Amino acid sequence: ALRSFFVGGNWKMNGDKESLERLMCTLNTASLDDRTEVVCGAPSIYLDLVRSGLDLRIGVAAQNCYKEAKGAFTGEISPAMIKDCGADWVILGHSERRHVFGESDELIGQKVAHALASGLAVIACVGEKLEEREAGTTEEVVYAQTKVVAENVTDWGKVVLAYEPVWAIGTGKTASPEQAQEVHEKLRAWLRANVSDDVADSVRIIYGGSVTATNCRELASQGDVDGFLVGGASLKPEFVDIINARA
Ligand code: G2H
Repeated sequence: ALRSFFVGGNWKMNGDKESLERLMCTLNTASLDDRTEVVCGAPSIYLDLVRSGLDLRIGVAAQNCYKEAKGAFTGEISPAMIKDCGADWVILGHSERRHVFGESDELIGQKVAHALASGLAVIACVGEKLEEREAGTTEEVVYAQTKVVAENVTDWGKVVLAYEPVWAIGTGKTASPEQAQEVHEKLRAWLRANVSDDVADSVRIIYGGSVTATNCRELASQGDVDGFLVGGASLKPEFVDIINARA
Protein backbone atom coordinates (compact mmCIF):
# COMPACT_ATOMS: atom_id res chain seq x y z
CA ALA A 1 0.00 0.00 0.00
CA LEU A 2 1.01 3.56 -0.69
CA ARG A 3 0.22 4.78 2.84
CA SER A 4 0.89 2.77 5.98
CA PHE A 5 -2.02 2.46 8.40
CA PHE A 6 -1.83 4.84 11.37
CA VAL A 7 -3.71 4.45 14.66
CA GLY A 8 -3.47 7.13 17.31
CA GLY A 9 -4.88 6.81 20.80
CA ASN A 10 -6.05 10.01 22.42
CA TRP A 11 -6.34 9.32 26.11
CA LYS A 12 -7.55 12.88 26.76
CA MET A 13 -7.69 13.80 30.48
CA ASN A 14 -8.06 10.21 31.68
CA GLY A 15 -6.13 7.67 33.68
CA ASP A 16 -3.76 7.68 36.60
CA LYS A 17 -0.37 6.05 37.06
CA GLU A 18 -1.92 2.76 38.08
CA SER A 19 -4.43 2.47 35.24
CA LEU A 20 -1.94 3.69 32.64
CA GLU A 21 0.62 1.09 33.78
CA ARG A 22 -2.08 -1.54 33.24
CA LEU A 23 -2.96 -0.17 29.80
CA MET A 24 0.71 -0.06 28.79
CA CYS A 25 1.15 -3.65 29.93
CA THR A 26 -1.77 -4.68 27.70
CA LEU A 27 -0.29 -2.85 24.71
CA ASN A 28 3.28 -4.01 25.32
CA THR A 29 2.31 -7.66 25.40
CA ALA A 30 -0.28 -7.57 22.61
CA SER A 31 0.29 -8.86 19.15
CA LEU A 32 0.15 -5.72 16.99
CA ASP A 33 0.05 -5.59 13.20
CA ASP A 34 3.57 -4.34 12.48
CA ARG A 35 2.36 -2.54 9.34
CA THR A 36 0.36 -0.18 11.56
CA GLU A 37 2.06 2.87 13.02
CA VAL A 38 0.76 3.32 16.57
CA VAL A 39 1.00 6.48 18.67
CA CYS A 40 -0.56 7.10 22.11
CA GLY A 41 -1.51 10.61 23.20
CA ALA A 42 -0.87 10.86 26.92
CA PRO A 43 -1.69 13.65 29.40
CA SER A 44 1.40 15.87 29.49
CA ILE A 45 2.13 15.18 33.15
CA TYR A 46 2.51 11.49 32.31
CA LEU A 47 4.56 11.83 29.10
CA ASP A 48 7.78 10.78 30.81
CA LEU A 49 6.13 7.84 32.58
CA VAL A 50 4.43 6.68 29.40
CA ARG A 51 7.53 7.02 27.25
CA SER A 52 9.53 4.96 29.71
CA GLY A 53 6.79 2.37 30.15
CA LEU A 54 5.59 1.85 26.60
CA ASP A 55 7.35 -0.46 24.18
CA LEU A 56 9.41 1.51 21.64
CA ARG A 57 7.36 0.15 18.72
CA ILE A 58 4.62 2.50 20.00
CA GLY A 59 5.08 6.24 19.63
CA VAL A 60 4.02 8.79 22.23
CA ALA A 61 2.23 12.08 21.58
CA ALA A 62 1.36 15.08 23.68
CA GLN A 63 -2.24 16.23 23.29
CA ASN A 64 -1.37 19.90 22.85
CA CYS A 65 1.56 22.31 23.08
CA TYR A 66 2.26 26.01 22.91
CA LYS A 67 3.67 27.98 19.95
CA GLU A 68 6.82 29.17 21.77
CA ALA A 69 9.90 27.30 23.00
CA LYS A 70 9.91 28.78 26.50
CA GLY A 71 8.98 31.78 28.57
CA ALA A 72 6.31 33.33 30.74
CA PHE A 73 3.36 31.20 29.60
CA THR A 74 2.03 29.78 32.85
CA GLY A 75 0.51 26.34 32.46
CA GLU A 76 1.72 25.70 28.91
CA ILE A 77 4.21 23.14 27.60
CA SER A 78 6.58 23.49 24.65
CA PRO A 79 7.56 21.07 21.89
CA ALA A 80 11.08 21.15 23.35
CA MET A 81 9.72 19.81 26.64
CA ILE A 82 7.74 17.11 24.86
CA LYS A 83 10.89 16.01 23.05
CA ASP A 84 12.83 16.16 26.29
CA CYS A 85 10.40 13.56 27.67
CA GLY A 86 11.20 11.36 24.68
CA ALA A 87 7.92 11.86 22.84
CA ASP A 88 7.95 12.54 19.10
CA TRP A 89 4.39 13.61 18.35
CA VAL A 90 1.81 16.21 19.27
CA ILE A 91 -1.92 16.35 18.56
CA LEU A 92 -2.94 19.87 17.48
CA GLY A 93 -6.29 21.45 16.70
CA HIS A 94 -8.35 18.77 18.40
CA SER A 95 -12.02 19.78 18.50
CA GLU A 96 -11.89 20.02 22.29
CA ARG A 97 -9.04 22.53 21.98
CA ARG A 98 -11.02 24.44 19.37
CA HIS A 99 -14.44 24.35 21.00
CA VAL A 100 -13.94 23.86 24.74
CA PHE A 101 -10.82 26.04 25.01
CA GLY A 102 -11.53 28.45 22.16
CA GLU A 103 -8.35 27.93 20.13
CA SER A 104 -8.49 29.80 16.84
CA ASP A 105 -7.33 28.57 13.45
CA GLU A 106 -4.58 31.18 13.64
CA LEU A 107 -3.22 29.86 16.95
CA ILE A 108 -3.44 26.26 15.75
CA GLY A 109 -1.50 27.22 12.62
CA GLN A 110 1.22 28.86 14.71
CA LYS A 111 1.42 25.77 16.90
CA VAL A 112 1.75 23.51 13.85
CA ALA A 113 4.60 25.65 12.50
CA HIS A 114 6.45 25.75 15.80
CA ALA A 115 5.97 22.04 16.59
CA LEU A 116 7.33 21.03 13.17
CA ALA A 117 10.22 23.50 13.42
CA SER A 118 11.04 21.94 16.81
CA GLY A 119 11.21 18.48 15.29
CA LEU A 120 7.89 17.04 16.45
CA ALA A 121 5.53 15.21 14.14
CA VAL A 122 1.97 16.52 14.18
CA ILE A 123 -1.48 14.95 14.16
CA ALA A 124 -3.52 17.92 12.92
CA CYS A 125 -7.27 17.68 13.49
CA VAL A 126 -10.11 19.18 11.50
CA GLY A 127 -13.85 18.63 11.58
CA GLU A 128 -17.24 20.24 11.30
CA LYS A 129 -19.87 20.76 13.99
CA LEU A 130 -23.36 19.28 13.68
CA GLU A 131 -24.94 22.61 12.74
CA GLU A 132 -22.29 23.10 10.05
CA ARG A 133 -23.01 19.67 8.56
CA GLU A 134 -26.73 20.34 8.66
CA ALA A 135 -26.21 23.72 6.98
CA GLY A 136 -24.29 21.95 4.19
CA THR A 137 -21.00 23.68 5.00
CA THR A 138 -18.90 20.62 5.94
CA GLU A 139 -16.53 21.01 2.98
CA GLU A 140 -16.11 24.74 3.46
CA VAL A 141 -15.30 24.26 7.17
CA VAL A 142 -12.80 21.42 6.81
CA TYR A 143 -11.11 23.06 3.80
CA ALA A 144 -10.65 26.31 5.73
CA GLN A 145 -9.19 24.45 8.73
CA THR A 146 -6.93 22.37 6.48
CA LYS A 147 -5.75 25.49 4.65
CA VAL A 148 -4.49 27.06 7.86
CA VAL A 149 -2.68 23.84 8.74
CA ALA A 150 -1.22 23.55 5.23
CA GLU A 151 0.09 27.12 5.24
CA ASN A 152 2.17 26.20 8.27
CA VAL A 153 3.52 22.83 7.16
CA THR A 154 7.14 22.67 6.16
CA ASP A 155 7.47 18.88 5.96
CA TRP A 156 4.35 16.86 5.08
CA GLY A 157 6.27 13.69 5.91
CA LYS A 158 5.76 14.62 9.55
CA VAL A 159 2.04 15.36 9.39
CA VAL A 160 -1.01 13.15 9.76
CA LEU A 161 -4.38 14.77 9.08
CA ALA A 162 -7.24 13.68 11.34
CA TYR A 163 -10.83 14.19 10.24
CA GLU A 164 -13.03 14.25 13.31
CA PRO A 165 -16.62 15.35 12.82
CA VAL A 166 -17.48 17.08 16.09
CA TRP A 167 -20.92 15.46 16.21
CA ALA A 168 -19.27 12.03 16.31
CA ILE A 169 -16.84 12.72 19.13
CA GLY A 170 -17.51 10.84 22.34
CA THR A 171 -21.19 10.69 21.40
CA GLY A 172 -21.33 7.08 20.28
CA LYS A 173 -22.51 8.43 16.90
CA THR A 174 -19.90 7.28 14.40
CA ALA A 175 -19.77 8.68 10.89
CA SER A 176 -20.85 5.93 8.52
CA PRO A 177 -18.02 4.49 6.42
CA GLU A 178 -19.53 6.33 3.43
CA GLN A 179 -19.69 9.65 5.29
CA ALA A 180 -16.08 9.30 6.42
CA GLN A 181 -14.86 8.23 2.98
CA GLU A 182 -16.67 11.14 1.33
CA VAL A 183 -14.90 13.76 3.44
CA HIS A 184 -11.52 11.97 3.35
CA GLU A 185 -11.70 11.80 -0.44
CA LYS A 186 -12.51 15.50 -0.61
CA LEU A 187 -9.67 16.39 1.74
CA ARG A 188 -7.27 14.39 -0.41
CA ALA A 189 -8.56 16.20 -3.50
CA TRP A 190 -8.04 19.49 -1.68
CA LEU A 191 -4.42 18.51 -0.96
CA ARG A 192 -3.97 17.55 -4.62
CA ALA A 193 -5.32 20.89 -5.81
CA ASN A 194 -3.65 23.10 -3.21
CA VAL A 195 -0.42 21.33 -2.20
CA SER A 196 0.78 18.62 -4.61
CA ASP A 197 0.04 15.19 -6.06
CA ASP A 198 2.82 13.74 -4.02
CA VAL A 199 1.43 15.07 -0.73
CA ALA A 200 -2.14 14.06 -1.64
CA ASP A 201 -0.95 10.51 -2.33
CA SER A 202 1.28 10.15 0.71
CA VAL A 203 -0.40 11.96 3.63
CA ARG A 204 -2.35 9.72 5.96
CA ILE A 205 -5.90 10.98 6.55
CA ILE A 206 -7.26 9.27 9.65
CA TYR A 207 -10.79 9.23 11.04
CA GLY A 208 -11.77 10.05 14.62
CA GLY A 209 -15.11 10.00 16.40
CA SER A 210 -16.47 7.05 18.38
CA VAL A 211 -14.26 4.46 16.69
CA THR A 212 -14.62 1.05 18.35
CA ALA A 213 -13.50 -2.52 17.77
CA THR A 214 -16.94 -3.12 16.27
CA ASN A 215 -16.98 -0.37 13.63
CA CYS A 216 -13.25 -0.08 12.80
CA ARG A 217 -12.99 -2.74 10.11
CA GLU A 218 -15.62 -1.32 7.84
CA LEU A 219 -14.22 2.19 8.25
CA ALA A 220 -10.71 0.87 7.60
CA SER A 221 -11.83 -0.71 4.33
CA GLN A 222 -12.55 2.71 2.80
CA GLY A 223 -9.93 3.76 0.27
CA ASP A 224 -9.13 7.12 1.79
CA VAL A 225 -9.34 6.13 5.47
CA ASP A 226 -5.71 5.55 6.45
CA GLY A 227 -6.27 4.91 10.14
CA PHE A 228 -7.91 6.32 13.23
CA LEU A 229 -7.66 8.71 16.11
CA VAL A 230 -9.33 6.87 18.95
CA GLY A 231 -10.51 8.43 22.20
CA GLY A 232 -12.62 6.37 24.59
CA ALA A 233 -11.76 2.99 23.09
CA SER A 234 -8.00 3.69 23.26
CA LEU A 235 -8.20 3.31 27.05
CA LYS A 236 -9.52 -0.23 26.74
CA PRO A 237 -8.05 -3.54 25.58
CA GLU A 238 -10.15 -3.21 22.40
CA PHE A 239 -7.62 -0.62 21.21
CA VAL A 240 -5.54 -3.63 20.14
CA ASP A 241 -8.34 -4.78 17.80
CA ILE A 242 -8.51 -1.28 16.31
CA ILE A 243 -4.74 -1.28 15.70
CA ASN A 244 -5.21 -4.61 13.94
CA ALA A 245 -8.25 -3.44 11.94
CA ARG A 246 -6.54 -4.21 8.63
CA ALA A 247 -4.85 -7.43 9.73
C1 G2H B 1 -12.44 12.14 18.98
C2 G2H B 1 -11.95 10.84 19.48
C3 G2H B 1 -10.47 10.89 19.73
P1 G2H B 1 -13.75 9.40 20.79
O1 G2H B 1 -12.12 13.19 19.90
O2 G2H B 1 -9.78 12.00 19.29
O3 G2H B 1 -12.61 10.55 20.70
O4 G2H B 1 -13.19 8.17 20.09
O5 G2H B 1 -13.96 9.15 22.26
O6 G2H B 1 -14.97 9.90 20.08
